[in-house]
Amino acid sequence: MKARNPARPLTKNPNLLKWVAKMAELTKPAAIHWVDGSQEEYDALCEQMVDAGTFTRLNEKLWPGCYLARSNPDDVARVEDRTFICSLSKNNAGPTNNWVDPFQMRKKLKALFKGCMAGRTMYVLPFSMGPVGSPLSQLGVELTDSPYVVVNMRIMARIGLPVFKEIDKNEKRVVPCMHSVGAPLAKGQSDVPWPCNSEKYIVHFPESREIWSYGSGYGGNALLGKKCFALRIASNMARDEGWMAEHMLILGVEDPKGEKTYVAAAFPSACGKTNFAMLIPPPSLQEKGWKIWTVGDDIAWIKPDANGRLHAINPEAGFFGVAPGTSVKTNPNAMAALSKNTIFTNVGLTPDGGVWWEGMTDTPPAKLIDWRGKKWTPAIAKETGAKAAHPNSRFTAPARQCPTIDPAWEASEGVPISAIIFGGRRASTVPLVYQAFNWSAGVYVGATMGSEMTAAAAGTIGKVRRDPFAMLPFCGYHMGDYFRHWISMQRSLSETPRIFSVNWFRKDADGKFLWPGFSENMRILKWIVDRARGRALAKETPIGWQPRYDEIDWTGSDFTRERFTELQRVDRAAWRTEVIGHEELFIDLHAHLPKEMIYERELLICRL
Ligand code: TSX
Ligand code: MN
Repeated sequence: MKARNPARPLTKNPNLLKWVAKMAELTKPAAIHWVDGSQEEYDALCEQMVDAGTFTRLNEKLWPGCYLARSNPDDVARVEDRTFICSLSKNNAGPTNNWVDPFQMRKKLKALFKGCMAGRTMYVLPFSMGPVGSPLSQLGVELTDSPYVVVNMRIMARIGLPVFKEIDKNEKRVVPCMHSVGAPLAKGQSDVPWPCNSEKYIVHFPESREIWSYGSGYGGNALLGKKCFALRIASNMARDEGWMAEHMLILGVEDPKGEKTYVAAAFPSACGKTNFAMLIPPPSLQEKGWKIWTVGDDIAWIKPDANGRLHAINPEAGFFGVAPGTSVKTNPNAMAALSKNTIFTNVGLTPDGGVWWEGMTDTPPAKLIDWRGKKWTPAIAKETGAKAAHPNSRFTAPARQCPTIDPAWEASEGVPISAIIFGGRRASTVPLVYQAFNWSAGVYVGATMGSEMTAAAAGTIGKVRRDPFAMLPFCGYHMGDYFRHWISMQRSLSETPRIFSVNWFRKDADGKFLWPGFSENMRILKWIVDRARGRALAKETPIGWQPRYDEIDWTGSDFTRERFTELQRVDRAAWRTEVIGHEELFIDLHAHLPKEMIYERELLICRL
């Protein structure tokens, strides 16, 4: 069979053809490659990156179809201080986003992108966020000079021919996404394994629905369908069109009758969102017939159906998960998902051609090559503090490989959402679980959620960092207007999901975790879905409804009534201080804050 000529356009859409030509004129690539999304194309690009030193092929017996990439040590994470929302009015970006005048920014970007792809191939990468053809899905085209982006996007989104077909037959708007690593090659200049630029710009134009990303090849900076599109741009679309783009996992809880209840949950980073999305119930509850099904681990697009019930899709097709801490003990489903056809970035390489990261096994390998490409041993680690894997190292794994992937995870109408959970990492004050009194009280819970700093480097230990709805870095418009959108969603619903707060991280006076977490969280999740279905009781407290000890299924557990009481205690003095913390956030947003937030705060103070 003769190989396809990748330079031949795969669309007849005149707007798309014109835009690609215009962008090629600006960026001056050596070649244009229209991405068809086939396995052959994927294999060829991986092969090409192995030859270039970007990829290392892993041991085919131990890690079939897997590769390791090592990034430039200065290109290892999202760059929030280089992320911009360029709305026409600064007021629309709000105080929690970086804003630059869009006309200024366009001028800057034009200069940056001028000739920036010289000596490289420009890939025309069409993608669908959500199943191709779903009414809840959105289309984009990313022009990128990074083959790493193309192969990662093939795992994280639906790409290639079916998407071009959708673009050609559809009058649906397509979000144009420009991406360059910002490292043009002069004639004869040899490339480096991970090209990037120290000057980085991650830019969103919410009104014209465009994304421009320059200088980074890593994760959320470069895989533009994820944080840039599915959260920052989509949050703007969602507000305008009456739906919700959320930083949430989606899971299904199957009860002993075989009925499924779907739940969406928002947690700030480092709270174990992926672990929760792939939860395995304790054996005692499994035996009774309880099972968890995974729909998504990071993003949910949620929309009222014709009957006024919220339905959610996972706009992604893969997991871009943090590797360190992921193990057979903490998340066997994730370990199964990443066991084949996975791209690892910035983890350790073992002598047998495998990967390792901190927390993967109790005993580290005797030696390996660390994420910087240097020799690493446990002794060196002890002496210098060097990590085998970067703390933000990642696996890019197909969602379909997760053993608990829900049969309905690609349903074009999405799954019905019965409960929403907000969580945080709080050593004190916030109990293990409570249910908000109603929708607006629940919106208040989401708006005031936060996590305590655990790393001394990131700030003061013990200081609560507010991260409303876990959306602080991802809301593409004014956070106060976003709260208002949440409040207003109630009016388009015939039935609101019940809203809950959880905190797996409360500590006792000795600084020990009060709650074992992980599988044991199933007991709390069971109460949550039983509440949502009207099957469980609760008692009223100043902050919301809480389960009594006897309302939790403790089969197979020796967790005591006394510890549960300590975990669930609502300390009125601590909560009065907590409310002052809420006010600190609200003051920043005051001009756009919906009055419901003020009223809810007043009611809470009254009850305390
Ligand atoms: O993911 C976590 N979850 C959710 C699981 C479904 N983690 C890891 C967080 C970092 C990403 C947790 N850590 C959880 C949790 O529920 N709970 C804790 C805190 C904890 C850590 C260790 C123990 C107990 C609690 N170990 C022992 O008790 C032995
Ligand atoms: Mn995330």
